[in-house]
Amino acid sequence: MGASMIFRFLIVFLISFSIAESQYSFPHYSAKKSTTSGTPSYDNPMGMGDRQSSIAESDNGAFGTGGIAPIINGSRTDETTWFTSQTASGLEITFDFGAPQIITEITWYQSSTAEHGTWIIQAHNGGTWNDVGSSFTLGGATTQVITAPSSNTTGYRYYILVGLSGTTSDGPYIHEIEFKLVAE
Ligand SMILES: [Ca+2]
Repeated sequence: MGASMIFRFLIVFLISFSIAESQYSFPHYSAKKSTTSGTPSYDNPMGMGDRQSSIAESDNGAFGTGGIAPIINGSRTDETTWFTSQTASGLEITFDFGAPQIITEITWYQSSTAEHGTWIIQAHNGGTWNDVGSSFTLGGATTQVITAPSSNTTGYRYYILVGLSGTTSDGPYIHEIEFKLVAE
């Protein structure tokens, strides 16, 4: 192969390469850019860690003097929050994420295997409250993976743990709550 042949191959290669670039680079880039809603994950914003400045949480008397804030402070070993022992029915633990999130799983950390009665996850965007999955026993393990919302595909700004029956236990420290979620 002579030098001119190699030169011609090189020219053809460079022209082909620039055509391919002009045809495919921009659409490829656009496709990546348009994929804004990903997969629910604990690693997404507000899933875990110290979320006291991003999630507004409240409860209607479920907890003792430690209050609810430490359950979203990022520590799975802190000993500042516990339920008071009372009827679970009517208790509400509310999380305001500021914008709709699709939650598909919750992990609850506490210091013993005590149970707190039967609860359900409900959610809303300022209107009708919706059940997100079936009811479940809260507690029963030091690390409880709550899969009740596993088939949820709807984004809600407000999620509420709602007590249905049974009693809460003042035995364990409630260490932390984490959410497998993605912004809608
Ligand atoms: Ca904590």
